[in-house]
Amino acid sequence: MGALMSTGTRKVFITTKKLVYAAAGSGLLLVAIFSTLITRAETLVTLRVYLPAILRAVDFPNPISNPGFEEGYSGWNFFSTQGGLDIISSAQAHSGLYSARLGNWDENYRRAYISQYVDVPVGRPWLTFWHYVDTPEDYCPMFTRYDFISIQVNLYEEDYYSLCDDVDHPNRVWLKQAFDLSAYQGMRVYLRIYFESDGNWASDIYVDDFNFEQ
Ligand SMILES: [Ca+2]
Ligand SMILES: [Ca+2]
Repeated sequence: MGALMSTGTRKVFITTKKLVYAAAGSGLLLVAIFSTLITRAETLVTLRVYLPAILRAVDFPNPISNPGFEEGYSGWNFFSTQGGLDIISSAQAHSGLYSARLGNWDENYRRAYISQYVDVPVGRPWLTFWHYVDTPEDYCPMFTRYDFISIQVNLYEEDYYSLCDDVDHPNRVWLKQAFDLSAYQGMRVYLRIYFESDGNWASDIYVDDFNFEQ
């Protein structure tokens, strides 16, 4: 039985039928008279509504190690043009105290990445994470990359997005990102989140709370 969702009471009418007979006799003649007695009574019953068991919330394990960077660099490979040890940061965090800072507004021509091997779950192939962008780039024509994030699987770029400060890309707020990796369901892959900036107007970006979702 599933989870109890609600209870309540309701008046219902109960109808019962009962077979009765009466006998009447007169001399040698005995007549049996059969009849159906119908009674109707009002009663109060308790209603219980249950969710089907398959709809109950289930906490799936997160296949990504140290998804919120609360254990520092554990579980991740990391690289940056500043030596890599500038990535884990407490300057911003979507959860906990830490996030991974891939961009840096002090550094043009920056390259940085975090990566790890991960088993892409069957039925939950959407890679999700949260980002916090702070960039002076405010002109981002489509297909042009000044400063950008690249989502890579087995060193192949699955998707990318440019960092931009405009009405469609609000800055200095945590926003959830999602990428369809359904082609890799059930496979162990090398996942890499890569950042690159060009020669001026350096961008800052923090990422946190990686997971796979349905
Ligand atoms: Ca965190
Ligand atoms: Ca730039």
